[in-house]
Amino acid sequence: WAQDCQVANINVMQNFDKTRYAGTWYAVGKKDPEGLFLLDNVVAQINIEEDGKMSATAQGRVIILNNWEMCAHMFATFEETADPAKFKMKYWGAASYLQTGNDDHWVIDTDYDNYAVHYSCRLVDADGTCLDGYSFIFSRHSTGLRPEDQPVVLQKKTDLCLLGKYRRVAHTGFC
Ligand code: ODT
Repeated sequence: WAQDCQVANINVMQNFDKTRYAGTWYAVGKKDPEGLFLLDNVVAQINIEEDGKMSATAQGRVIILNNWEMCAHMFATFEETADPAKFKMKYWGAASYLQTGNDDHWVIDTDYDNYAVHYSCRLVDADGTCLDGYSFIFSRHSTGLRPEDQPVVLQKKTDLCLLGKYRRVAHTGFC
C-alpha cells in the first residue's frame, strides 16, 4: 500500500457539526501556501449566523508592501457543498490592501473541544496531487495542543501528505 496523495481521495470529518465548530480557535501549526500571508498570532472566530450559515473573522500578523508589519483583520463567509465538512471560503480584509480570495475550507478532523485540522488546496496538479495549498492546526487553547491530541494530529498530517511541512505558529500578543 502506498499513499497516493490525491486531493480527491482526502478523507474529511464525518458527520461534521458546524455548531460545535463555532467559537474561538488558535492556530498552533501551519503549512504555508505560496505567497504566504498570515505569519503568526493567528486566531479565528467561527460564527453561525441566524440563517444557519457559517461565517468567520480572523486576525493575524502579516507583512504587507514589503516591510509593513501589522495585525490583519479578516472576514469570511462559507458556502456549503454536498459534503458537510467541505466549504468554499470567500474572504477579504478590513483594509483594501489585504488579501481577498475564495479558497476551499475542509475540516479534516476535530474533536470540537480541543483540536481541529484544516486543509485547503488552491491548485490541483495534473496528476491529482496538490501543487499549492495550506493547512492550519487549530487548538481551543492558545498554549497549543494537549499531549493526548498530538498523535491524532500527527496521523492527520501524514494522511494529508504534509508531514514535516508545518511550522509552529507563535502567540506573542502582537494582535
Ligand atoms: O496565510 C496564508 O497565506 C493563507 C491564509 C489565507 C486566508 C486567510 C483568510 C482568513 C479569513 C477569515 C477567517 C476565517 C477563518 C477560518 C479558519 C481557517 C482558515 C484561515
